[in-house]
Amino acid sequence: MIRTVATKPYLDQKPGTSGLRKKVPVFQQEHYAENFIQSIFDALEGFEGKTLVIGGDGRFYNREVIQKAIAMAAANGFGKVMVGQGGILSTPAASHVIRKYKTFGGIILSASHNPGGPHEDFGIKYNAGNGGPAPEKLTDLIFEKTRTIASFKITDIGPIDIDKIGTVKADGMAVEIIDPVTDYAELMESLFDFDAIRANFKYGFRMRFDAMHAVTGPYAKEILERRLGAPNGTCRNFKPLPDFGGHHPDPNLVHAKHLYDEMMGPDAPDFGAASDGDGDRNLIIGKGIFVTPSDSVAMLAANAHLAPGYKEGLKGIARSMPTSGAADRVAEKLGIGIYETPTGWKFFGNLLDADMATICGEESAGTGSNHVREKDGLWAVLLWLNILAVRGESAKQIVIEHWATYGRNYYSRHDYEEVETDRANKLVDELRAKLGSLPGTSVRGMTIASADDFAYHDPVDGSVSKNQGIRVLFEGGSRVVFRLSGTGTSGATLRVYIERYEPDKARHDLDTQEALADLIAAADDIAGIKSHTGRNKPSVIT
Ligand code: VG1
Ligand code: CO
Repeated sequence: MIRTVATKPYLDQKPGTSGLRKKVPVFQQEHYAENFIQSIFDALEGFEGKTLVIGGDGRFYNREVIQKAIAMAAANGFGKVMVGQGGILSTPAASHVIRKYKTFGGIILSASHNPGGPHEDFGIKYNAGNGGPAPEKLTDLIFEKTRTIASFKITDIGPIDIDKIGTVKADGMAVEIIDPVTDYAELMESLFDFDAIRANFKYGFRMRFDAMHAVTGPYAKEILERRLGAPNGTCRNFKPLPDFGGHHPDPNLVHAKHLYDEMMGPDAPDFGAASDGDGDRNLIIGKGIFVTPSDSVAMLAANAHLAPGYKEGLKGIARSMPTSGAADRVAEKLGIGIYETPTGWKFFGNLLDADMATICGEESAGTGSNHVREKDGLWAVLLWLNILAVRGESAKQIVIEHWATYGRNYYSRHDYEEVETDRANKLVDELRAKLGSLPGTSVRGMTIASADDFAYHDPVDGSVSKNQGIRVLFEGGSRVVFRLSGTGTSGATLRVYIERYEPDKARHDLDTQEALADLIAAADDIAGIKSHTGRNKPSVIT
């Protein structure tokens, strides 16, 4: 029976870089999740009788919200929902299921790389029929709906058994519980040379994949160990846990330090990788060398033709503005387009749909291609494995050779987490106010060539997104970028992105922080980071 339940708006349901993210207790407030889900439906048109995909990264509160979403989809008139077994679907797998079965869209429950548990983070986002995150005009409309919502619709179907594969009826709507891995694994098999990778493992190539107790565990087990024959034990922490074992499922050098240490140690395997909470990020570490995500996207683009799915070459490369310019040099050499978008995967969707870009990347460990409309952690790992198998070289050799050919973009990101919101805003406001006066001035002996607040003009639909990050560019091509995170759930996180290009091969083995020391100091001179935040050093350096 369909019920219409009266509710009151919550005024803080503004989607950020990737959906709505809040602490679990915020989501547990009466009707909080229902309000947001109903607002998504209220912002959409024409879904009557159509199919909705529902899945999540398995974090705390996932199962409860999945039941709510099913009951609300039925009440709102969807004809069918497809739900990952156990409520599980990695973000890229959900994107693929939406596309493969031509569904209307999907709801993904995840706070991605943020920690999980009763006092940690939860999140909800909507992906459209192209499989990609809702574009800004839709998230703006959803936000508008949340501010005026007066009621939501739900059916009393009782809990659905989401652990059993198969289809059941719920108040006239079909609920199909699907295996979360199969479709995705088949897609990977269609893109990569599994025979070459399998042979490589057979002849002794060794890797470590750390699923960080998050969603990629079952995917990695199936693909790496079962289908590709990597030895048992290749995958670590592969059982998804609601609190990620108490860890932070962010595959960076801080939260996956154990993997880094192992890869730098004497008994390192050939290749190390990890993924985040919802499976869309990747960490790549070769034996004895960490590959920065900005470099990784450039190297993957330069070698993608070695994988069957990309043998015809690439149409173009897209990267987020704070991502280093390493990919630009590859695009230039290949004679293909390069696009610079704001942070967040939703901005790549139009370029991919229009076939203007084939590979996309973000400095935040996100890489992907036109195979789905999300970044894809395991995809990046498999493309690396494919390239390593075909070239028969180590990751380190490939990296060094790439730098020798294209030059090296020294790159680092400094995050100041949980800064008081007022202080962070003040820093940004003051910086914005002085942008006009910076060009021509000199800091630490470096002359500022230009300074602006990045605005993106989407070449496909003409939409404009302003205030997407403050860029200070120096003569010679070095730069620092400042922006506030849109995924955090407490206080503000200031991200400072630092980049310097080094063409000279003899200077490619410097320590990154040392190579960037002048720029790091200049960033503080320009923005007053220490005085505004009251911090001496960043919380996280990647
Ligand atoms: C961060 C990253 C951004 C990424 C986003 C979602 O956003 O910087 O590149 O797309 O997280 O990633 P922000 O606004 O905090 O800088 V995920 O893996 O959390 O979906
Ligand atoms: Co993620």
